[in-house]
Amino acid sequence: MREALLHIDGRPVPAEDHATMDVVSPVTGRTVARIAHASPGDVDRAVTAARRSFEDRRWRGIAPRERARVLNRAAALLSERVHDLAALETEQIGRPIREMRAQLARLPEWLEYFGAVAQTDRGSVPDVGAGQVNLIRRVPIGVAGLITPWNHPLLITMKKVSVAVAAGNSVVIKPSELGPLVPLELARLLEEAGVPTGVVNVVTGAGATTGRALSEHRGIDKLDVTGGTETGRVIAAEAGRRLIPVTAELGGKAPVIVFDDAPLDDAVAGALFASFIATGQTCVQGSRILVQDTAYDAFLARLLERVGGLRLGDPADTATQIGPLVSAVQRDRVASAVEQARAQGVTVAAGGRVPEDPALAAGQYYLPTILTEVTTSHDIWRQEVFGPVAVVVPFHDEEDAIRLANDADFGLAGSIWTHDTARGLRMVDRLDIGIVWINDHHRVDPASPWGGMKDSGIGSENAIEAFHAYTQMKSTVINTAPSGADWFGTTEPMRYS
Ligand code: TXE
Repeated sequence: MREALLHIDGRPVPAEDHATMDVVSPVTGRTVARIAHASPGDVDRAVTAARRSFEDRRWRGIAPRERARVLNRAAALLSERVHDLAALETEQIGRPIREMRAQLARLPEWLEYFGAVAQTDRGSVPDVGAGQVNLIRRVPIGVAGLITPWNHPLLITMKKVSVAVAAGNSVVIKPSELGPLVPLELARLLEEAGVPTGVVNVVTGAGATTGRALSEHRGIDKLDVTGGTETGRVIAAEAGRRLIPVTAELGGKAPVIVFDDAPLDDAVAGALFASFIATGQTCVQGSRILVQDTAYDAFLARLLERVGGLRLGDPADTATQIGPLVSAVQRDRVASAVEQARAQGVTVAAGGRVPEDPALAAGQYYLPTILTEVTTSHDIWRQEVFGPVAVVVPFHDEEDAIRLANDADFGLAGSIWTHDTARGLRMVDRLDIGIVWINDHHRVDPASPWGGMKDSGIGSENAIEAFHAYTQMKSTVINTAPSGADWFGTTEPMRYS
């Protein structure tokens, strides 16, 4: 069994009261790691270390080109270790190794991209008229508290750390208690590449204790969270009280809109990818598959056939397509959402139960589930299930598809499947959604903004916008007039500007 300590000021340290938490495998039910459970005192030590590193300018004070070199070294180290880190993610959270390898292989790109942004981002000099020059520069914000979830432990931590650190900030990371080991590895790897100690600190522990202590700490200058919408509200309220900026990437209920001109097999493959990757545990999961009525029967028949063929199994096996849910709690949430839908008269067209295979009995497995005969008054239409459950609902025309797609509290992501690009773009225009894919789903890139509308959060990850959100502006106005004005030395009218 692995043991993990906190990472503060470049050193592994136990929690001050030696409290620990267990990380339990969702495959076997056995404890796979014991982690330190940080107290408010430990969080304070981590924030103090981060603050010290920010104040003495050991990282923000060096040229962006040098920061980029360090981040590129970290990217190279990460590429070398992808295999081991992917296996570690799979062991803790149960996501198939095939997915974790593909996902982690791309993560060096975030370090490279934000290193490049740090070198190329420029201030500006707005024209404020003769006699004055106005220089606007961007400077780092300070110490950021990064609170991350379990569904993509390294991807989401990387999205936040890469940009925060490239911009010259120091950070304290609170990874999810269900998958904390790889984010801890990332902190060590960044230091190995040359990020000075104290810049990246990690406090592991529960949300209600460690996470709360971090979000309430007065030494934090920015909060950045990915998690459930209720968690996001609590953290954003805390940021509001303290008047510090917050970025929040929260829940979703993504529509997958399939028009009858989309090739059937492509649309079905796309819907499967949207709904069941990560066993449906993603914020952009395609949980509402909307299909044009003229294609509905053929689409549903083909979808059910493909769902029946998905391979559940040991996530460490490269042939496994669907792993377990992350925990017993998460499986119970999924099962009770499906039971409630069933009780409300919804048809369970596939899945809707735990698999019978005795080889899977010890794990938190749940069959990929398709629900039909769903209306907008059913709870399942609205609630985020965060598991392998999708509803399939017919629509008539563009107007009807827009009405259904926008009928949600969330507005994170969605996809449109059509060969008519003009129609796709017309639809994008009217969707209250932050990320829309046409003939694709789930695609993420460090250069492409990632953030939602409505209850899906505030602000955006990735891209130059995220870099700017990790900086604050400093405006310097220089008087270039040959002689100074003397406001009180005259009664002549003067211009005050
Ligand atoms: O997430 P939490 P949970 C959704 C999904 C899921 C539900 C609950 O619907 O079913 O959230 O999952 C930390 N102060 N998403 O309970 O609790 C917590 O320790 C500070 C969507 O696992 O929101 C973890 O590090 N921190 C999501 C992080 O917040 C707190 C991904 C997220 O955990 C805290 C995960 C507090 N009061 C779940 N309470 C997405 N958008 O992708 C918790 N935390």
